[in-house]
Amino acid sequence: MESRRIVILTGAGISKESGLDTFRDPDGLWARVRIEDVATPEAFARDPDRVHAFYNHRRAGLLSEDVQPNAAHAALARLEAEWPGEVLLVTQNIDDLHERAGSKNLIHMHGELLKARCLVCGAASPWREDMTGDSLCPACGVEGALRVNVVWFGEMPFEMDRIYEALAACDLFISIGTSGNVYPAAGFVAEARASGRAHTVELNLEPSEGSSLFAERHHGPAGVEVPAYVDKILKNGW
Ligand code: BJW
Repeated sequence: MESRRIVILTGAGISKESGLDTFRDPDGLWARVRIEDVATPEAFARDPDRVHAFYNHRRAGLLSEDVQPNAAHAALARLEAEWPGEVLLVTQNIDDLHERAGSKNLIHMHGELLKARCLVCGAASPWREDMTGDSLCPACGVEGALRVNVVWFGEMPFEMDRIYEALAACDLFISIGTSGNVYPAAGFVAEARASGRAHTVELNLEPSEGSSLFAERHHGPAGVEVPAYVDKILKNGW
């Protein structure tokens, strides 16, 4: 059991108890703004100021002192530190709460709010300020070619080859705080199951879209369910 490999997928629900909004809950972001106004390449081409404003607001929120990693983020960092095999954390979240909690083997498949990407030189640079149409690229110095380094609808998520390899080889797949509405992440449970070896677990406030595909399900707040599940597998496996 010691060398068994774990892949964990997280979504916005894991950061809800840290004070960040989810997308599709009744009080979520998509109840207040339209996807097609802020989260597509076409929206950015049409009205970059609006898209910058949406992400500037969320970046300022993420950097406020009130927003800190919660018990679920901490439990996943502990799992990575204490599990004798590989733990790969794949997050759809663009916040940095997993890193702040201590997770290291981490893929941000939908990008990072605290990075800017230059449309001229391609560099992704750390970025903590508001971004405008006049901002300068820290790498090449060109003005007015920055966008937030996130993945919008219609764009390819990051590091997909590495993620699919890990899913095909894993023994345990855990999905946390995601509604299962957005592909390719919503298809990861089926990818993990395809090997015939992986145990699959959903930890979410409520059943997700693909809940019936998971062999084991625990429904409740991530701050309760994730530490409890991590304790369990560190003591007894699954
Ligand atoms: C709690 C909790 C608590 C609350 N504790 N839980 C038709 C069919 C199939 C696919 C498509 C289609 N048409 C288009 C597509 C593709 C499209 C897609 O999936 N569209 C669907 C809407 C149908 N996908 C794409 O375009 C993606 N790219 C792509 O497919 O490229 C081609 C490709 C093909 C094959 C392989 C590889 C690539 C790109 C998707 C980009 C998504 N971008 C966003 C914005 C990112 C930047 C930003 O943050 O602004 O990513 S959208 C948004 O949704 C964000 C999230 O990461 C993502 C997922 O949301 P998440 O995390 O699941 O949040 P919620 O709110 O939906 O759910 C929260 C859950 O938490 C809920 O269940 C709550 O109950 C729970 N919860 N509190 C535990 N305390």
